[in-house]
Parts: sequence; C-alpha cells; structure tokens
Amino acid sequence: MSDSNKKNKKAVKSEYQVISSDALATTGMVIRNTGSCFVVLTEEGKEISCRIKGNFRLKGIRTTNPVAVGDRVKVSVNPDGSAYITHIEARRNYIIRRASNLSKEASILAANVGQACLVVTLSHPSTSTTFIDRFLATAEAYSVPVTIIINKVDLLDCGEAQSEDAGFGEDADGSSADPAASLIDGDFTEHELLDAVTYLYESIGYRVLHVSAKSGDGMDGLRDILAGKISLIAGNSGVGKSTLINRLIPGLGLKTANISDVHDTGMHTTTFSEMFPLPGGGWIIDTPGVRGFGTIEFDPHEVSHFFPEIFSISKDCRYGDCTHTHEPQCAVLAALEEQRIARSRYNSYLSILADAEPDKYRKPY
Ligand SMILES: Nc1nc2c(ncn2[C@@H]2O[C@H](COP(=O)(O)OP(=O)(O)OP(=O)(O)O)[C@@H](O)[C@H]2O)c(=O)[nH]1
Ligand SMILES: [Mg+2]
Ligand SMILES: [Zn+2]
Repeated sequence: MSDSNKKNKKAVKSEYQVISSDALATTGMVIRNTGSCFVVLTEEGKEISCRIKGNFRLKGIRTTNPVAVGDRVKVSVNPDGSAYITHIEARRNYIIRRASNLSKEASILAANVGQACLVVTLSHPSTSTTFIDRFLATAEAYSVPVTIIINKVDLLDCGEAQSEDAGFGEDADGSSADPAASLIDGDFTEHELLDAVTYLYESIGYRVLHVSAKSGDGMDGLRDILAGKISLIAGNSGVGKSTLINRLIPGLGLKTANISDVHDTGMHTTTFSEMFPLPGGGWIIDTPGVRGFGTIEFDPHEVSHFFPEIFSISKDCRYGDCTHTHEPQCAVLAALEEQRIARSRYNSYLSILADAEPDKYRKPY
C-alpha cells in the first residue's frame, strides 16, 4: 500500500469513529461551555453535550475556545449518545477578549449577541475608565450596542467628600485623571462621582443604569432593557454579574463570592460563559470576570472610529489620516484642550493605539 493510501485509510477510520453513519443531524444554539464540552440546546428543546469535529478556529487570531456560547451549530448525534458539533453558522458578531494586552491568545466570550451590558462598580471593586472604554471600543467594532450598568449603588456614600480612593480611576499606567476630575473641581462625594460618570457616558450616547443587585433598586429598568433580547453581561470579577442574574431569574442560584478584603477585587467565581432564558423572554449570558480588555487587531487609523465623540470631531482635522496625537490643526487635540473631550477617554484611545503600535504610541514611564 502506498503512503498516501495509508493516510486515506486512517482518515476514514477516524471519521467513522467520531460520527457513525447512522448519526442523526440536528441544529441548535450553544448555551454552555464546560471546558471539556459544549452544551447545545436543540430546536426540539433538548440539551445535548457535544464535542467538536473539525477546525473552527478564527483566522488570524488564536482562540482558546473555537466554539462560543451563542453560536448556532449543526450537531451529529450517534446512536451511542455521543454528539459532535460539525458546523458553525456564520456569526453575526462576537465579543472577544485577549488574555492580556500583548497576548495573541484570545477567547470569545459569546457570539450572536443582541446587546451587551457592561457591569461596573464605583467601589468594591472599582472599575477603571480604561477598562470601560476598551470594552466600549471593542463592542463598537462589532456594532454591539452597550448599556453601562453601574451596580452596588447601595454602597455609595453621599456624605463625606472623597477623591483618592473613589472608583473610576484609570489603570495603573494612566496618569491622573478620572472622568470626574475634568468635570468637577476639588473633592466630590461618591454620588457626585456617579453623576459625573453617568453624564460623561450619556453625553457620548451610551445608556447608563444605576442598580443594586442587593437592594433591588433599578432592577425594573434593567428588566425592561433585557426583555426579548440576547444580552451578554460583562465586567470585572466581583462587580456582581452573577448576583444580578440571580435576581433576574428566581431560583437560579448561580455561585457568587465575596470580594477579597485584601485586594478589593473579585475571586473569579464564574469560570465559563453560560446562557439562561429570562422569565420575561430573551436570554442572558453570564461571563467570567475579566481583568482587562486586550483589544482585537485595530488598524491605528481606525481606532478613533470606535470612540464616537472623537470620531465625530475628527472630521474637522486637517489631515484625513490624522492619528490625533501630534498633527497640526488636529480638531481632536483642540477639543481635548477645551475639555469637549474627556481626558480619560482620550487616554483610553491612546492605550489602544499603543497596542496597535507599541513603540510609537506607548507613553514613556
Ligand atoms: N453591596 C452590594 N454587594 C453586591 C451587589 N451585587 C453583588 N454584590 C456582592 O459582590 C460580590 C461579588 O458578586 P458576584 O455576583 O460573585 O460577582 P461576579 O461579577 O459574578 O464575579 P465573577 O464571577 O468573579 O466575575 C458578592 O459578595 C455579592 O454579594 C450589590 O448591589 N450591592
Ligand atoms: Mg460571576
Ligand atoms: Zn486629529
């Protein structure tokens, strides 16, 4: 037997072992990823645990999970009950995150989502504006609408003025500013900070909700925006994503955990994405908390397209290929100077540019 014949024989055999000739074909949606397998909800309403047959990797980027929650798939079910995903329908969109800013390895949090809810907290833990903006830019790149959900408003203190440790600061590599700094001079209470952050993102065009998963405040507003849609819930670990979902779906009992006393950060309690039907119709996807959003491969000249307020002002820049970093007669730099663009947003823009071309745009330390 020639070498090539041997190879063919082997291929046929392994094919046969995976999918038997009397396998049944069905279609469905991936609702859970357990690490070793994917659970598919079939059109008949049955949950089938599947493995993958074939190569579904995204081109140009290494993903840790080739199949994502929300994927529409074809499945072959063998007589012995073993089942394989054989085909993934083209994705309408997907939200991807890098393991870290410079890593090429990425994971898909979910696919085919109707909207994303970014859960953030002012304190315990505090979400950075860089994190918020990197998420918003990633979602803009895939045309996924985002609502910002500010959770744990029950913890806000309205009396004492604070500035140092109140949330929404920038990441360690950011300079001074949190968004409030450009809006309010001097000390401010946490409630004032809440108002400033809300004002900042609403003025860009994002919807912002204030909720407390603990007290139930604001939950009706959240239910309204979720009704009938497939919504991804994302955010840092410990901001209360699973607690919010437990409130929305009585009896669900997702695991939650107190944040660390020492680091004031979450414990990475949820480890895989999972989709749940909502009582009022629609689906909600719980996702593992992420530390940061490494961005997808952006062309440096395209980054500003995903910051709506920067993009609209950039039409007045002198040069069509302006990167808004040093060019003469740059309308964005002028707007920044006049505080028509928030410094925190501009710094987030720079942080994404730095990912695209590290040597050129990373700030000197
Ligand atoms: N005070 C207060 N605590 C809350 C609220 N929402 C959640 N928590 C608490 O915050 C902690 C973290 O909540 P989780 O729901 O586990 O957070 P998560 O975002 O799912 O975290 P990961 O799964 O690690 O990504 C738990 O101790 C919750 O009880 C809230 O509105 N107010
Ligand atoms: Mg969780
Ligand atoms: Zn410019």
